[in-house]
Amino acid sequence: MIEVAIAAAKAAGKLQRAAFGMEQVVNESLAHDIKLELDIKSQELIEKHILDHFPKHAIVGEEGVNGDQESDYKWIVDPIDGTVNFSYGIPHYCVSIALQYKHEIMIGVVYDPQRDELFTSERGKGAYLNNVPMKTSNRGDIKDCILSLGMAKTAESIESAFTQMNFYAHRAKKLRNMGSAALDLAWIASGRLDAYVERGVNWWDIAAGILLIESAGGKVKIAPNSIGKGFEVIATNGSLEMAFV
Ligand code: LIP
Repeated sequence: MIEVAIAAAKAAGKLQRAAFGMEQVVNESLAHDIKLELDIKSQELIEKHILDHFPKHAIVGEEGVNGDQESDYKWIVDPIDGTVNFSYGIPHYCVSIALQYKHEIMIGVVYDPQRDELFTSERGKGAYLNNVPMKTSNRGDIKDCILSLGMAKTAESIESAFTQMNFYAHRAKKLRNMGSAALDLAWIASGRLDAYVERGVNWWDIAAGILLIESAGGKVKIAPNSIGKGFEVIATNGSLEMAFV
């Protein structure tokens, strides 16, 4: 199953790399979000890869559902995480694919087509960057840490992000706002970042990244978003303690 997830992610990544920097068909342009035709094309390609091998499985993606929704095997797909970055020619976006069996994430794959970086994990079998074992950093003192704070798409989530930024900017080494939750989580798992905080993300933004972090020694706290739809997430390297302020 992980080979199918990797092949699907790389196929969608190849399509996106070829389209990167080109004029895109914009299906929807919202206050703080953009929906591209390429999001849909990429998800269709991923669905074909998965359902050709597992026709009885379910697909739950940002661009819709497919397959047998009664199946215990659910593939959680974000075809382009960081679509706004992509559409502005900012080379920081990825493909995120997770396999959930009943309620447990068994496989996590995040592929960054621009850097050709493949982050993978199978539950209980560690986490890898381009097939090399990866581990979270062991920075436990916030003054040595780089935190990524997401802003999501609503006025409430943006206000919440500013509250977190105002608090943590004075305490952390540095803050970042990168625009891709899945890459933020993968970068914590690989030790580049130390924590990520956001209110208002969707399950497909974070499912694969959660397993990468847990398999690499980190911790993820998820709860229903207290100020709107989706989830609120605090992900750390496992040494740093953090909370919403
Ligand atoms: C994005 C997330 C990011 C969040 C954006 C958006 P998308 O996902 O990765 O963390 O701040 O609002 O939700 O829409 O590019 O798949």
